[in-house]
Amino acid sequence: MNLEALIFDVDGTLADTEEIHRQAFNAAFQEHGLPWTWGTHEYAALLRISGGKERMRAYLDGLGLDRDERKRIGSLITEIHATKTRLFAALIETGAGPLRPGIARLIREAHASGLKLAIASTTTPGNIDALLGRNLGDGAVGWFSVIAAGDQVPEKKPAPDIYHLALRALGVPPSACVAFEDSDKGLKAAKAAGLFTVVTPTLWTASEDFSAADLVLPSLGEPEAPLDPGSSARIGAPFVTLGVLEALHAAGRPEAPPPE
Ligand code: XBP
Ligand code: MG
Repeated sequence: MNLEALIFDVDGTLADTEEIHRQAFNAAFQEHGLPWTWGTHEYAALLRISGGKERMRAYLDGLGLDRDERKRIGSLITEIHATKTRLFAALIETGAGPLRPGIARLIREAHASGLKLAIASTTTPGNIDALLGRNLGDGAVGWFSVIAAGDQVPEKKPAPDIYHLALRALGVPPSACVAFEDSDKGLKAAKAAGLFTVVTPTLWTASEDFSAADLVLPSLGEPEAPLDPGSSARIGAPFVTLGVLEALHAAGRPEAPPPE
């Protein structure tokens, strides 16, 4: 089956954004007078929970507050999260979240070749507008036929719902797509939706299990920053292009080369 669409996760895949989310959460807590500060280790653990609102609720429930205080703060979570989303976008506007290697190049190549582009993310849609707009220019959001994100589905990743929504909207079978992810919960969601999945882990997800991935790479690489020899050997090229993806997708999961 020919390749017809690329489906991108956002946080960790398009850009390494979780540190910016962490800063935005902490700034929102401060703005709302909450004595909460999420350090990097605590946030890494909280990232096991998909969705910023769900993450805050889980954190609140674990604080051992009395029922009335927990109810009071719980009623503010949507408002706190809207503040956090505003603060995240402001940080992105400063240039804090550059796209990862190869992402802009591959998106532009796919757009120029008429391949369909989609987003399938747990993140809030406003985060995506900010990230794509700042890094690819205002028209770039329009290059994506589908932006499936956030609360558009009841079950977030690792449930496949957001990928099912993206596939339905694309009108393309999973066998004609390649998904890009950074985390094990995203990989689980993409594989449950039947997608050939390329994983480019970040430091937040490096220790997770990607054995179900069709391809794991440190990044998509760039002409001026080629992939390491082992990764290049696995894809038969120094960086990922549309042609490389089409060949890998057509051949199925590449076998790892024999150990050197
Ligand atoms: C990653 C997430 C999101 C972000 C925070 O989404 O789980 O919750 O951490 O964004 P993905 P929100 O990797 O699927 O792009 O606060 O908007 O949820
Ligand atoms: Mg992600």
